[in-house]
Amino acid sequence: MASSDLLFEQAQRLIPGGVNSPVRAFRAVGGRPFFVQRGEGARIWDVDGRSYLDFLGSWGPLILGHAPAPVVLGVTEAVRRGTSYGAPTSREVEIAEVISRAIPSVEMVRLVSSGTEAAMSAVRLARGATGRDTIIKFDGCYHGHADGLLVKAGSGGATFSLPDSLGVPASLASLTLTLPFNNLDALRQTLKARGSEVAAVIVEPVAGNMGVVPPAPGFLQGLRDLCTRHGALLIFDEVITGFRVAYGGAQSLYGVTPDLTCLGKIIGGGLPVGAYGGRRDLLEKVSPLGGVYQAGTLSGNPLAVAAGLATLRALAEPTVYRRLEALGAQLQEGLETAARDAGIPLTVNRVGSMLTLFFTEGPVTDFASAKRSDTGRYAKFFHGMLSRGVFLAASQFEAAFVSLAHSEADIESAGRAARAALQAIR
Ligand code: KE4
Repeated sequence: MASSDLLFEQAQRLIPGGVNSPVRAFRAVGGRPFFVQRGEGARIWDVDGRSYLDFLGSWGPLILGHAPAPVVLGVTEAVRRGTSYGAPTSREVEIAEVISRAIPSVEMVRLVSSGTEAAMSAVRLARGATGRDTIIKFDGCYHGHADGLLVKAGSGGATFSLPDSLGVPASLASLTLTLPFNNLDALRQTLKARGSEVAAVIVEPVAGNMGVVPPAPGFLQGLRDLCTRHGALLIFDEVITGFRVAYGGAQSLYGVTPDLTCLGKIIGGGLPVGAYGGRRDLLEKVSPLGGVYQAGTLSGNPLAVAAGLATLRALAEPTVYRRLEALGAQLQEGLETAARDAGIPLTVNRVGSMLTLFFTEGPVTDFASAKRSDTGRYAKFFHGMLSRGVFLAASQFEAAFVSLAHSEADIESAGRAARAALQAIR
């Protein structure tokens, strides 16, 4: 039995589904996950010695690729001085400065240990700052697994949301409204009827969790204007897009300023870091300054901050995002050409180095249109690519990522694998 299979057997006896995060179990694409031996640059190796070009990048953090030298050096140096202190360090000030300079709307920032904590805390802060309880999110957007955000659209428009997980009380879910992404009218109507109770609107400014869905022209500015008009706060969940689509995140790319921003993934360089930040008058309401409580034993962990700082420093180089854009465009072009030649309907949505190929005619502009994709065909394509040495996201409704460690030749090779995999599933 291959050692991945053996490990998976063992893992399933001790860990739910054999994985420490559900999407890793390959349930959406079938088959069994491989177990990783190591990663280096654009490649990842499994315990059976097979290697893959990695376009998952750990779901977003690895914009420099695996084990980049500056991160290895930074973490190695830090770990020799200890792993955690439960007391402030200069590096936390440094990374706060880097984030605030890169994203000017983040006048103050609090580090946490995951994107879930960042979004959960930003929502609590919005409620504490406005004295209102209702939150608005968008169908298909994911903001981590805090109870109030694990909800799905209720029946018919802007009625209360329903729990999207066992264990989420209906009473909590009912404090969240779920609207269609890229639909300003739905938001306008909802705020007109109930704006006075809405604490915040939270959005992935470029959606990544229904697959990549860019904001329609004017959508983000519309959110900004409507939130301002109704006294609701605008929260950009930039856990994926922060330092991904631009050094200043989606808010700099689209020129729209939120009141609060959630960050994660890239700012930890692959180690556990999340953050929430924004207007100074709001962050000054966070404990110990104000009455909104939030805390964390490992928040600002020195190893994680060392990895994050090394990553953000490497991204400050001005040519970085032009290169990521060029590599992303090359991959998109290769996929679209291969699909056209195979006569397979495919829509590729891309912003910079994050993209999704949807097996549908398209356009894919929200969750409803994303769900028209042929997920069975995606599953076949995923395995066709895996067997040809290319690792994509194990779900149609996730993003693929290109890193600075990918070369043009790697992208070319992924294009050839896609051509063969698509021909095989015509
Ligand atoms: P974490 O708690 O997983 O660090 O972050 C939650 C989160 C918040 N906001 C956005 C926009 C996110 O995409 C995420 C997490 N993303 C998923 C997949 N897209 C992480 C992968 C997983 O759940 O294993």
